[in-house]
Amino acid sequence: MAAMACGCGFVPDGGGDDGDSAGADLGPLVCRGERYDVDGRDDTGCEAEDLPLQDTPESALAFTLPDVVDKARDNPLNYAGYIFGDARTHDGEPAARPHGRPDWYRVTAEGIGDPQQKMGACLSVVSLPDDNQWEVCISEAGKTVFGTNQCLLVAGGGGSVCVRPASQPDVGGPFYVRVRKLAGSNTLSSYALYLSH
Ligand SMILES: [Ca+2]
Ligand SMILES: [Ca+2]
Repeated sequence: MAAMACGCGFVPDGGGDDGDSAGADLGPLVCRGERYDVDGRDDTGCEAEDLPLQDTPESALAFTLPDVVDKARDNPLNYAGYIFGDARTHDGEPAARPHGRPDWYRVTAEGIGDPQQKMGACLSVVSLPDDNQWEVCISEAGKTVFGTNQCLLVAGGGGSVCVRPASQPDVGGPFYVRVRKLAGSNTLSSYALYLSH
């Protein structure tokens, strides 16, 4: 029976139902651009997009903290940011982004601001899963590298941590702030970045 010449090239043993005919083949999902498959489900595709792209000092999101003490005028400034990650392959580099891309900020502090406050960046991941590990760093004015004491870790579900520039004066800038996710499960929840001076 298997001797029947069919144009199909190979015949699997054990019968005719080899899957070729069984509906759509779901190939491995590849996420395009800055999209992520945060929920791990094929049927929703790469459902989340992480924009703006701010993963280098050059592409950092820029904030200016004005010389006032007034939340309504952005000193202090509260910002909700996102870092998505997934287990998929991405069409751009890097192809694997289990913890997404880092978020960079360029912060200019005008004048003295709040005389009671030093320039600082605080990261809170209280709404993120307990298995999460995050990091926040701040540079000295004008630098895009971080000294050994300029980065702190914080765990999901916990409190927040604050980092400050290593040297004084702490006005002007720009100060570079980097937020990274280092470990843990992925969700659509935001982190909170608090900037003040
Ligand atoms: Ca999905
Ligand atoms: Ca982001």
